[in-house]
Amino acid sequence: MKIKSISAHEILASGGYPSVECIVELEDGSIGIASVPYGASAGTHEASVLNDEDPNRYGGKGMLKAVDNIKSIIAPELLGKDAKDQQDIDTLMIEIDGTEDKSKLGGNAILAVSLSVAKAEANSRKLELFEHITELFGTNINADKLPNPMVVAIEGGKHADNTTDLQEFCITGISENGPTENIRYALESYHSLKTILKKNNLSTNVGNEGAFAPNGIANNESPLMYIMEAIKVAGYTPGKDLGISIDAAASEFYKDGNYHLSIEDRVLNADELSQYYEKWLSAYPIVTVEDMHDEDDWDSWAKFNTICKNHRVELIGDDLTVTNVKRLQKAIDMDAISAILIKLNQIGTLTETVNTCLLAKQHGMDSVPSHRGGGETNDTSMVDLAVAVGAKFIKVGPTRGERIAKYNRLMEIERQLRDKR
Ligand code: 2PG
Ligand code: MG
Repeated sequence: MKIKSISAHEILASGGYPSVECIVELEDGSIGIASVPYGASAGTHEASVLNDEDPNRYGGKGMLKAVDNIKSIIAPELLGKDAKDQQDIDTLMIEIDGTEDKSKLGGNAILAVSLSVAKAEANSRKLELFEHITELFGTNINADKLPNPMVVAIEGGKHADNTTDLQEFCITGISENGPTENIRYALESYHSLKTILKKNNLSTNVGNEGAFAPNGIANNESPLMYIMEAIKVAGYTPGKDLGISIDAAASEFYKDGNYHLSIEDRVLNADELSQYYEKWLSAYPIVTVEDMHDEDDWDSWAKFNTICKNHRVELIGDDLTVTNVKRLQKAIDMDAISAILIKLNQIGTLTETVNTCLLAKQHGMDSVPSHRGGGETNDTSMVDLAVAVGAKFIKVGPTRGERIAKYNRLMEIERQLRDKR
């Protein structure tokens, strides 16, 4: 169905700063609305987030330029194009932009249009977004194994002050009982974690994503102990019902060739850091680890991937690979990772995102679609993407409306697929 109009405006994202929302209308009146997130600990190699840099509005973080690029540059080129030609539309926007990192139009502008086109066409065809993505790219939905949640339970790093150096400690659903039940198990454990932190005289204030950010926590290993206890207190078995995932976001504490663990007052080189982590891999039911070394410290990644394989732990690339096929290909060539985090806004179009997931799949790697820590919106496209590419996990949560929207969408999809049987 042909595109009739494209409009855009600023909305607010979770951090209280603007983001972009786009509305695409097709000739049959079908509408697609999408908004895009951005990160707090964004990788250096991500697609650009075009901000206004006008100090008089939102401290320079307005997005009116991106909005204007949609209305005055992208829209005139796309009007009359058929929304079923998602790949062509995404390619055209990449060409109009002409830069490697989408800095001319803004990755935020391009992605908002890309997703709105997909949603409008899905609506026109009376398909769910995940069904439309599946048809567009020839992927398969595995209705028996929908993605399970990686629920951020303790956060530090750039997401919260005065707490762990590592950015995220997640409670990860690994039971065979489907996402709705796994979300429940993980959130019940998150609630018991609150009691445990209090018992240990730690604050239960929360960080960017609603995970606990215990002020003055003793060291970077403590969250693992508290989460283990929380899982048990909630009545579940660590390693059977629920596991643990870590995202170190190590680029944030890498400086001058070393890793600075400030709460422990230690400076480690890459090998020492790997040894530091390795103790945890055997002591706790860790399922996945992510960004354990700096985003350009490729050799350390490759060495640590061997260690992870020995412990049957998946090593996920996030800032390393930034949902980019070129960086993923390098990671494959170097055997640097065994799974990849997927964030639509790291690359900036639906087509490139799915292509990255497809390349990962060809090499036996899981794709893990993820929320963003800085400015997340209520858009739930990442969940449909996760279902469409057969992801094993999605990383999102634990609380706050923009995170809960993703759980609710995942549970809705699980119900829909169950009812169809
Ligand atoms: C991450 C994310 C999401 P940010 O590093 O995986 O939790 O954080 O969006 O700040 O990059
Ligand atoms: Mg990360």
